[in-house]
Amino acid sequence: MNTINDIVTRYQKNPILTREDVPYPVATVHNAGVVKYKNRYIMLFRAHLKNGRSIIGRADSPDGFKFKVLPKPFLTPASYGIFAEYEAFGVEDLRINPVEDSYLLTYSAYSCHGVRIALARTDDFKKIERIALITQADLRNVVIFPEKIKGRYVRLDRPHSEISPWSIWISYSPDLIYWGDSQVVIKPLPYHWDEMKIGPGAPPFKTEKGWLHIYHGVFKTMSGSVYRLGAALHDLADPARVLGVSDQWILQPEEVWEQTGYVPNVVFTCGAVAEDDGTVKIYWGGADTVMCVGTAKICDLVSLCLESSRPPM
Ligand code: BMA
Repeated sequence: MNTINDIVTRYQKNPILTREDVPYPVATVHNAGVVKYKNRYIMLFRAHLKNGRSIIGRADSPDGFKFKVLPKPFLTPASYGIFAEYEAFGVEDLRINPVEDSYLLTYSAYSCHGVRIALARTDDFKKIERIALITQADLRNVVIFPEKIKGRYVRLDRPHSEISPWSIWISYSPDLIYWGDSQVVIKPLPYHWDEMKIGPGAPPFKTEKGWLHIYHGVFKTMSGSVYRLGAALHDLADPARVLGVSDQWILQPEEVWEQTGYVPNVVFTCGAVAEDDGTVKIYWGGADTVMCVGTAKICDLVSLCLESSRPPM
């Protein structure tokens, strides 16, 4: 369902991946990180097992639309060491962050101690090296900028807070392991589509005008929360400076498979692929149940951020 005013054009054959496409038993397929690697697209999707805990599967595609799932899961909870303790309840919402010549994987690690973010690295999408647990409890949605800025790695994340609505923060690191110099950069706006909470979505990518970041925002209604997607633009040299945040959402649940499923009324992104032709493929989980894709013009998203911005805070 697309209308003339839509900023994101949904792919006509959505959903592009469902549990029926997975050659091992899963209940859902959603919230996938996606990247272009050696002329194909690699999708690392979250799937609920039938015990309610999540693992990460892999699907490949020649065109970014038609994906085939590999026979075995890509990442399951670690079986020994410190990662085993903190991943015991499952691994979720993985982002693929292309940084320098490698791919940094950031994912939620759930355990009886809460949720925190684990960092792993892969160069070939076969061998995975777990590096470190890079947040304490109650901090999720870590995305890492593709290059070091002023000699440091930079990330966006989302701490939980009872005092302030959950907001997007920035932090820096010399080595990817120790992070600091944190500050809040974008907050939910009262009585706005993202007033309840916001969080980083896809890893930011470079445009001429700034780093473009697609995030999620949540609004509470009488029949539950609605998850939508928005866009923000960060200064290239100093990403803590937010140049603009689109006042309007760029995508909301409209299709049946976005409005009904494991969690109704959810579009949630963990990945977007910027193409050389000036478009971006945005991938999102629909209702925590299926994977979908749509395309937008990067210049349209940038204009929304710059020309009809709401205050970042
Ligand atoms: C968030 C996360 C996401 C999920 C969303 C909607 O808190 O758990 O993985 O897609 O809720 O259920």
